[in-house]
Amino acid sequence: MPMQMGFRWYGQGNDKITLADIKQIPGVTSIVWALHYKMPGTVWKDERIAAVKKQIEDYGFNIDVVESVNVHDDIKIGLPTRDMYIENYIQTIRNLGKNGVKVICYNFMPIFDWTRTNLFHPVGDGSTALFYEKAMIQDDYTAMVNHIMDFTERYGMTFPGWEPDRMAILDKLFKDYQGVDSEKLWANLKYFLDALMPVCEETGIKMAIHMDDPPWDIFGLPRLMVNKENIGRFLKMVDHPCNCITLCSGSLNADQNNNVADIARTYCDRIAFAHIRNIKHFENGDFSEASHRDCDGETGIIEILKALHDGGYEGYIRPDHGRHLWGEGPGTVRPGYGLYDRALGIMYMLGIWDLLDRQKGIK
Ligand code: CS2
Ligand code: MN
Repeated sequence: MPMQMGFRWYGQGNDKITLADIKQIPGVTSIVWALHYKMPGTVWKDERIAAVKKQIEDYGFNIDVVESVNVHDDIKIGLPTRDMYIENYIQTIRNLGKNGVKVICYNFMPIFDWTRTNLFHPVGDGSTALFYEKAMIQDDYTAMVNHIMDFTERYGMTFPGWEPDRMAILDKLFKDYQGVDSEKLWANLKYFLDALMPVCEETGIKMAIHMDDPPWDIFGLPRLMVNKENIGRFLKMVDHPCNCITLCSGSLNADQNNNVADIARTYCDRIAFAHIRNIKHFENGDFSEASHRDCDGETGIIEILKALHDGGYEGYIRPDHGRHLWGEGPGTVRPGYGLYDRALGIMYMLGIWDLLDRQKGIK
């Protein structure tokens, strides 16, 4: 199987971008999808999955990759109720497997998913992008949460991992996570995956953990998927071909000590899915998301693709976030998920990939 190019789509009525729009981007085979209205811990029903499958397949795309089947906090905290939520997760895997899904992208970050301080920061060429201002992410999470939740409320959207019901009980969640240090979190992750591997084997589904974004502890909460060493520990801890990673170049390279190409080369056979995104760093520790073009950031997009190609990569790739271009802005676009820059990113990546194929005599 050759590498397959994907595009994240938030679903009918939940995304202004249509499948017909995506169809016009060359080379896309896979819609990266989810039932975004599902709260973590609930079962995704067969009929609901089948309905989305039909919409997507009608356009000639496959539904091989699902992102995000979010993990309930009780599993991450290790509460007794986790077994019930794990059972639900297993049922969801069975239902997804029945419909032909091959990869599930999830994360194991306590409380918060990706963390940014500005959703529409000027890049300098008239476009805007997601931005991380280091000074704003210190002891108090209120300012950051308010910025993001005000935005989602104003424009009537929700972000995966930022469910309003969970954000409303943040103080309680922080209390529940007290005592969950990084070793406890590792143990809870192992418990979760050990329970899932038999059903993964049965359905052929690969669990592909997303990298933590940014890759360091925030607000006193531990983060695990942060560097090469920890990825190695993760893959060894549950040493099963269905226990894989989602290599997210932008998440990892938020820490400039991470050489993403080297990580891709080392673990290529356990990468089921890759998010490719470029990061521009500033001296004070702030960073901005950038175009996919290698020289527009420091992430090393060409070397990462080359590492995957050399490793005979047969998984899925999608452009991760893009900048907002040509009239895309608050109210018209999901932050990071506009149409244009992600389409440009795909063309850039496929240009590199096609050339690498040709150099190896692959048609
Ligand atoms: C995504 C993540 O938008 C993004 O940054 O890469 O939100 C990703 O979907 C989740 O972490 C996966 O569970
Ligand atoms: Mn990502």
